[in-house]
Amino acid sequence: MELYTYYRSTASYRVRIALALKGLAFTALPVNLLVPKGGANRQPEYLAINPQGRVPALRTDEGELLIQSPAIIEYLDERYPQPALLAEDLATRAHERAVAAIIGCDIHPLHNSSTQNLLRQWGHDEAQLLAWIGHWISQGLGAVEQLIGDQGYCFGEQPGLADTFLIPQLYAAERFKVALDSYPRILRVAALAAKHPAFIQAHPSNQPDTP
Ligand SMILES: N[C@@H](CCC(=O)N[C@@H](CS)C(=O)NCC(=O)O)C(=O)O
Repeated sequence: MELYTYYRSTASYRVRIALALKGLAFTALPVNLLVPKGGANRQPEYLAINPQGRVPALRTDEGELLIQSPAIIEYLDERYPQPALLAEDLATRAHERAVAAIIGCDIHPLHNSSTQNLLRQWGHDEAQLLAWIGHWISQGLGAVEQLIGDQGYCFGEQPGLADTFLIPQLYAAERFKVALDSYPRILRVAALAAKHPAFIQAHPSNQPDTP
């Protein structure tokens, strides 16, 4: 498999965690999102891979190109079922998907690079951007803190779908200087993931394009 990825893209990081949890080997194909130095994601070569111009994209062993981290992770979980990323219990599965959706739909799109660039174009300064980002991350993580369990990872002793979304979002929170001290459950999950080989392997500091 080949993964179009950028080291500090949280959406790419989610897929890297899922691949690592399942022990799946892949070749990383870095796409530099940095404008003006990079912006390789907006070049015709990459738009032919993902018309949305975003990472990640996964080329499967069968040559199929997949985009959107939730769809890619779901594909991986269906194609390579063990270890499962979703619990057996239907209600727990829905809770895991809810946490993933809070992060993937209601937090991350509000601070991804193209959103930030548009806010800059519209005249907002860096302090306003940080306040905007901090607002949405804090609001979303506050809800996640209420939804996840009291021990282990988000929903049990083994990491799963919700953790593949939460840990990258915490990396972004740190990057944008959002305080996490009022989220003891989230901090417990973060401490566990920090020692887990799959999360370490997927971390932005351990990628081929890490500066
Ligand atoms: N919903 C998409 C989000 C993908 C996304 O926004 N990726 C960001 C990096 S984390 C990106 O490529 N940004 C570049 C841009 O928007 O131009 C997913 O989960 O895959």
